[in-house]
Amino acid sequence: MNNIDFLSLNKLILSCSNILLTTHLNPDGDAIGSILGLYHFLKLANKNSRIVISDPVPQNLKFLDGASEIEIFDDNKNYPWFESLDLILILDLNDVTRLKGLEKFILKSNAKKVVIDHHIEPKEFADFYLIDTEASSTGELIYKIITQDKLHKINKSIAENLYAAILTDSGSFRFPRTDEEVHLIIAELIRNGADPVKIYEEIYNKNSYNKIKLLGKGYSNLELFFNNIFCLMTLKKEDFLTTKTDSSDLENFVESLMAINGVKIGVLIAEIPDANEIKISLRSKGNYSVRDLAVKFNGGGHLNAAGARVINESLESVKKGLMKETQNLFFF
Ligand SMILES: [Mn+2]
Repeated sequence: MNNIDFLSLNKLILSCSNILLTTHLNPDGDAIGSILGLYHFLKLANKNSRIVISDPVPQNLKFLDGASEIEIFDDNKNYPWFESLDLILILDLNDVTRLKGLEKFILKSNAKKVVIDHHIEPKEFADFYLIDTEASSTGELIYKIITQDKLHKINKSIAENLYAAILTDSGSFRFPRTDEEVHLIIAELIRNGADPVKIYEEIYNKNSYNKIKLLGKGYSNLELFFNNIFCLMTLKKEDFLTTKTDSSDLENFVESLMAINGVKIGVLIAEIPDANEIKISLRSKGNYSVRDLAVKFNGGGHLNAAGARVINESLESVKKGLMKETQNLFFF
């Protein structure tokens, strides 16, 4: 694996002209914020750059400056300009399958491919890797790439986007990797125009009434297992139907389980409407590796935050499997 440092990557970026930015399926705040932060830097540097991703921008991130310029990949469309790319920057993912439909286009492109990420166990597919698994977020890495270069200063658009990236991926500055350096970066972003009150309000306080009703259904179904360390929230198709919600409304549900006294592992299993799919979302505290649990269901993620999707299986059988794997991994 070919590693690249912040300064070399900054130089590589400034030496290229046609740049594609992309990130993972179901993009989160770090994916969108870091990609837009970098995009505004490329604009400052007069680069010809475009953002193409595989899934839509979540509603609560659409306020971010540049979000409306993000293109959603469409398999039926032609992308002739892909041919002229000289650099592809792949953010917040290290496994090419997380690019979904974009995967084959990116793999066959002659452009240099660089992965910028903070997840563990990267898979080899790119030319260069800038990976720091100790970083709070990809947004933090983008900040360090941009600030290598004294010519292009962080402007308000960059600051706001990187602030959103770090805010969301650090769980509002409370996850373990929120260190002194993260706060120093945040201070710089605020100094350069990021508005903490506005950004928090836009991202977290715009829940729909229906979403909160769905959360209520989830709360009324909560169960505790394994000496009350493990909390399970279950949502059925009918819960979505009666509240007129969909899987995009599940954002932050599983996180809320971690606020329960004594709970070390929080799990959400949801029967996705209009799909034969069960979504599993996992969170934990300390050394309970929910990533190991997600892998048992062909998913992945971090030590304390992971997920998986199971196709063509009933909610009951997924729940049973989950209990068995949890028992084997943590409570044997
Ligand atoms: Mn991230």
